[in-house]
Amino acid sequence: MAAHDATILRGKEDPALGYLRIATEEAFCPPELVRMWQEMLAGGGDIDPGFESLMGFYLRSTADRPKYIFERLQDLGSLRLEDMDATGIDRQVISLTAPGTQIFGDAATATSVATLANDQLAAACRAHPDRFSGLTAIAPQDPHAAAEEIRRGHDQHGFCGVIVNSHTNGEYLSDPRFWPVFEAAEALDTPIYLHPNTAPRSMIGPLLEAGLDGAIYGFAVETGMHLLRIVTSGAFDRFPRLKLVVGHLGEALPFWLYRLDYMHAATVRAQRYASMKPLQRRVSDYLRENVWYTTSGMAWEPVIQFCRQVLGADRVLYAMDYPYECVPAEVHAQDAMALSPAEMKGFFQSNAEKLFGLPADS
Ligand code: 1DF
Ligand code: MN
Repeated sequence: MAAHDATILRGKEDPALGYLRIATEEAFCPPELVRMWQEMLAGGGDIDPGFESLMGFYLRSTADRPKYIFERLQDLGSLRLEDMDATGIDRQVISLTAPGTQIFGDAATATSVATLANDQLAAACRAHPDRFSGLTAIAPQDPHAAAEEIRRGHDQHGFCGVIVNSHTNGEYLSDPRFWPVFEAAEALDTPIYLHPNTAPRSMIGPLLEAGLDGAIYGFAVETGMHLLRIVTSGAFDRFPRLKLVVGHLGEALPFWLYRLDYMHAATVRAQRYASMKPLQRRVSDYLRENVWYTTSGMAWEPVIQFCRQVLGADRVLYAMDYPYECVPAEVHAQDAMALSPAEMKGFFQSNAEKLFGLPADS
């Protein structure tokens, strides 16, 4: 975790490094939202079991790790910058932590939380334009208001993408009811980061029973399935220039590319499901052409190299997953990968600059 034992120089401070480190899945949480979550948890009632497991733990535990994380989630100033300085991070692309607005049943409440989070994040980005970039938080509960907030985040706040913390009360972006969100993002050519959440009530049972519902594995099961539902829904045929970003090296989907193509084609041919329609391209084509992948805590060279090989070197980007993961050894491990200087610069810096439209080399 933390550990400021040995400071890692940033690319800006160490030109010999040859690249800036841009971290692309970095979380924050407004204090006001922390209090709303605390009230939900204290209020009893029919609380979502994934939320109870995740935020019930983080907000009630007195152990060091949850306290460390929640202090940093709520900081958009000196604490965050000190950690970035210590771990060699030149720039964070910051987004509202899961489940963000998406735990609220009331769409107006969720929408007001998105606005509040975006205004706070925008102020921090304006205060530290060389260190912070931001993604627009939305409340998918009201898809048209969410589309409007995407436009406001892009035009007025200068945000470089959109964050969606996976399902919204058990509903997925594969449902055309949410497609005003895709339409707005495609029109602005701004990427949507599909970030994990705990699985909804309908699928969390066996994960929760075994303690596997969180970042250890359940997040990947839920978010990988969500991305796959978006692909098989035909959303990318309707919005062919839509860009999605997914963390944790694709939530295991890159490993499945061959079998997804084989089984999808076979299933469509047999007309087994009304819900599985023919697509214009192969499943793997969408995953190669419409989706980008960040490492976020998957700091393991064999799988990073595998993803570069099967998806394309320009689709794989560095992310730290601050403050949930802030491990200097992970930065060192990724600095030490067997890549050329130009490839390293792509991985840590220029792939992110290009995807998010960040100012180059700043
Ligand atoms: C955790 C991990 C929590 C990730 C997160 O947001 C999160 C965790 C609530 O370790 O509990 O974004 N993550 O992306 O791995
Ligand atoms: Mn994360």
